[in-house]
Amino acid sequence: MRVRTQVAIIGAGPAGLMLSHLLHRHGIESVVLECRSREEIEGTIRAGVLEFGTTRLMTALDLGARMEREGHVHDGIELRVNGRRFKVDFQELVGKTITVYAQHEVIKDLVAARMAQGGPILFEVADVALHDVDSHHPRVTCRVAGSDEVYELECDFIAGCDGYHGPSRQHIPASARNEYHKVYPYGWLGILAEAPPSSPILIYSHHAGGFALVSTRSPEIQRLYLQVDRDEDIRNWSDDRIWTELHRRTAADGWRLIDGPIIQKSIVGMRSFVCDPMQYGRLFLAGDAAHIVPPTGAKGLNLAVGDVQVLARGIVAYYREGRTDLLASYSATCLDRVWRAERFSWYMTMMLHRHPNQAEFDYRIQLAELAHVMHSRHAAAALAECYTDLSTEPLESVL
Ligand code: RFL
Ligand code: PHB
Repeated sequence: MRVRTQVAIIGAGPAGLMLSHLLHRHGIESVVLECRSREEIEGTIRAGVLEFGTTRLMTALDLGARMEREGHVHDGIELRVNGRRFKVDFQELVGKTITVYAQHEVIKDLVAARMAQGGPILFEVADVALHDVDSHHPRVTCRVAGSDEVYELECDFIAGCDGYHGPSRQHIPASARNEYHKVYPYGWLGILAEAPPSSPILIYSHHAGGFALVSTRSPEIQRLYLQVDRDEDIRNWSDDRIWTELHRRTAADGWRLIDGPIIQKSIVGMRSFVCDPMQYGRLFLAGDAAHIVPPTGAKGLNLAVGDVQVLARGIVAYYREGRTDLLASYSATCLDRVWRAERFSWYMTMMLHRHPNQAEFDYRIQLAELAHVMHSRHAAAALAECYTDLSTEPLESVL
C-alpha cells in the first residue's frame, strides 16, 4: 500500500507526538509510525519533570487540561547534603516553577488528542526503513500490524523521533556525523511505591553512601531513586534493602521518609550523548534519537519538546513562505540548547553522586560545590534558571 503525507514521523514518544500536534496546528499533514503498542507506550514509566516552557506549550496547544488538574506545580527543589537541608527556591530566584507530571500521562494526553483529530498514528509497525533521505522525495517503508503487505509512505520530510536505539540516526552517513559520548560509572535504581508524599518538593540528596532522589507521582504513588553501580543486578535489591538505603541516604533531623509497598523497580545506566549534526538531507532527528542526558537534570523530555518546536517552525516556514533557511539551521539552533542541557545535566550529576574511587581532595571539592550553591544567591539562581527553563524558542513562534 502506498500513502502520501507531508511529514513522516518515526516514533510516538514525546518528540514525535508533540511534532504531530504542532504540524496539525498549522494544517500540515503527518503520519506517526510507532513500533510498540499503544498500551506499551502509555504504560512505560520514565520522566516526571516538565520545564516551565513545556507546560506552557501543552496549555497553549489545548493539551494541558489533565496536567493542570493532576500535575503538581513545584516552586523549588531541596538539596540535602549529608543531612543538611537547603531549598533552591525557583519562584523567588527566577520567578518560574516546574510541574511534576509523569511522561506516560503526557503520552496518554497527546495520543488521545491526536486520535480525536483523526491521527494517524500507526502502532505496532515492524521493519521500519528509511529511503532516499538525501533526495527531495524521501520514503519510509514498514509492515503494518496484522498485514504482510509493505506500507510505503512517500513524504517531503522525515522526522526521526525514534529514541536512542531507533534506525533514523544511522541514515546520517558516519563520515558526516560526529558522536560525543560519556558513560558514568553508576546507574539509578528507580521505584514506584504506594505511599503518601514525604515532601512537597523534590529532594536531591548527596550522601557519603551515594545519591538518592525523592520524587512524587500522585497523593498515593511516590517515585524514588537510588544511585547504584552501573552493572548492578536488580535481584540484589530486596524491598527491605531499598528502603533501608533510602532512609539512610535521605535522613535529616525532624524529617522522615514515608515508605510503603514497592510496585515497580528497575535500573537504568547513566550517560551523556550528542549527535552532530542532527539533520541530513530531508531527515531531521529530534529528542533521544539525537542526544541523551543523565536524568539528574530532568531535561530529556524537555529537550525533545524543544527540538520539535524548532523543527515545526522550520517546516511551517517552508510550506508557508517557501523558506529553507530555518530548516538549514535546525541542527545548529538545537545544538546550542542541547549542549547547555548537557552541561547542566553533567553538572548536577557530578555534584550530587558519589564517584567510585574518588580522591579525598575531589570529594572535598564536591562538597564545596554544593556549599557554593547554598551560600551564593547567584549560584543558586544559576541552578534555578537552568532547571526551570532552558528553552530558547519563543512560544509565539510555533503557535
Ligand atoms: P522516546 O520517548 O524514547 O520515544 C521514541 C519512540 O520511538 C519508538 N521507536 C520506533 N518506532 C518505530 N520504528 C522503530 N524502529 C522504532 N524504534 C523506536 C519507541 O518505541 C518510542 O516510543 O524518545 P523521545 O520522544 O525523544 O523522548 C525522550 C524522553 O522519553 C526521554 O528523554 C526522557 O524520558 C528522559 N528522562 C527525563 N526527562 C525529563 O525531561 N525529565 C525527567 O524527569 C526525566 N527523568 C528520564 C527520566 C529517563 C529515564 N530513563 C528511564 C532513561 C528518568 C528516567 C529513569
Ligand atoms: C522523576 O520524577 O521521575 C524524576 C524527577 C527528577 C529527576 C529525574 C526523574 O531529576
